[in-house]
Amino acid sequence: MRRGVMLLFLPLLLSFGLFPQTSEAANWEKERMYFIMVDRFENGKTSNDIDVNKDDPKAYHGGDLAGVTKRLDYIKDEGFTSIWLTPVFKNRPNGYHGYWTEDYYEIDPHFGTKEEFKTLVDEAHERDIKVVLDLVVNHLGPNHPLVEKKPDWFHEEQPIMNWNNQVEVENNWLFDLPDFNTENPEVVDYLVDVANYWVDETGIDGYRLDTVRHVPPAFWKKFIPAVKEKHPDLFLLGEVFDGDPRKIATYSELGFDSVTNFPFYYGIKDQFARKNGSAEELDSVYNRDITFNPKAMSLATFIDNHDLKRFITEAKIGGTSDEERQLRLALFALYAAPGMPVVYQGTEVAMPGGEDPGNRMMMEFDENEKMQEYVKTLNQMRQDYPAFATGKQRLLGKTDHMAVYARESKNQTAIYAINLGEKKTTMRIKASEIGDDQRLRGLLFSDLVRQDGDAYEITLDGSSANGYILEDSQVNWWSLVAIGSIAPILALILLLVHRRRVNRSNEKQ
Ligand SMILES: [Ca+2]
Ligand SMILES: [Ca+2]
Repeated sequence: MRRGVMLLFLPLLLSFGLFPQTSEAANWEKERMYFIMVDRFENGKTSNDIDVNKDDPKAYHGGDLAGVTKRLDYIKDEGFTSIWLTPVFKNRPNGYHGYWTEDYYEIDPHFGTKEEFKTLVDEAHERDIKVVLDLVVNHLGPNHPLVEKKPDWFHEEQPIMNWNNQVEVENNWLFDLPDFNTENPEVVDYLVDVANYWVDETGIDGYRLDTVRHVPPAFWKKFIPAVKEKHPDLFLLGEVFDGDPRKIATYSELGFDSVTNFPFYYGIKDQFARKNGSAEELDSVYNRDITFNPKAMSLATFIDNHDLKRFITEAKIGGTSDEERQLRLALFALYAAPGMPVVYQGTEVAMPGGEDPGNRMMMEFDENEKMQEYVKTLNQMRQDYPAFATGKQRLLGKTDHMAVYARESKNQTAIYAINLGEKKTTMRIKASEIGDDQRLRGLLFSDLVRQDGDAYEITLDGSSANGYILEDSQVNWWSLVAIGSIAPILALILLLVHRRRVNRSNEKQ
């Protein structure tokens, strides 16, 4: 009987899209990542608050691994599928950010213990959240004693003076940080062991590799295969702090699963953190990625992070009339465009902040319900309609300030429209672009666009955006018929089940 019920309802459930679409292989562009600066997120335990001074922006503020674990439900509820944590290894003094490694094999006591880290990973996995850990292989923390003990493990101490000289960028010291001589095979083996150790020990799902462009490509050509040999599914995200998409593409080729898309960041900031951004410029941002990088879809996209001014502050500098509205618009672009969206803690509550340390203030939870709901909706949009994650992007039309794109995957076409201008705008998309007898169903706010002659007419208020799913307009009638049939079918089934139970209990008696 139960099987019969399922079979009866199956076409109905499928037509309503109640089953998640899992036809495409699992891959990282489907992830929606939340970036956490451990010391500045949540203080889960005060017993590890060593040298905490909240009045000093360069001191420890008390955040820890127990705090992250405590907030996993919040992260899940917002709709994220993975987290990236700033480094948690034992640091040199004042390394609250985690990037000044002292000991790769110990957890920093401010952040907790190995056990607490394992608990975090286990608890995250229970909620289907993947954990990506920040790892620095370019340098150690300042004044590290290893420099004297093993001088051939480090490049000669000289600061980077000419940032356009790649040899200097790779081999000189970043500020006063001891720079690993990765030409030495012992160093390569050491760093590969570190990477494998934490995966074996805790079951983390990947690494976000810091300062990738400061390490010679020859190192990555050894490191990536060596780590993947033991952990083929491990996700490796390289941070390449560079605005040139051609440069980003050269690192994609080295074998990273994903690379940070700084060109996308600069493009979005330039067009969204001001009034009346240009659709032409926005389109050229997308085009450059696709032209130069065959792996453009896998790049990690973002609108701010701990090394950049927060978006709200950029929008203020850009002279916009409503910074939060611009933030929502930029977040929409982040989720609708190709790439793996990464959201920095606090962006979902519209935290302001200038350059470091202004962009690293303690996380303020529950400060902006409207923004949190908006981010949740965007995460849901990508979850429910995978074409936004995996579909090929195609421009359907643009005016001065408004652009409309299709994201086309094998089984689904999603469409999105962004109006960067302050005026309400209507655009007509030719039916020849997306086919006749279709309809566009609005996802962020209800808007049903039907064919009008030889086009579909999309209207957006000033500084607003919407995502749509393309549907056969015929489906609607069948759905209505189906909805009308649910009640009598359900009643019939319940009646049959009831009768069967009555019969069975009669038989037993
Ligand atoms: Ca603490
Ligand atoms: Ca280096």
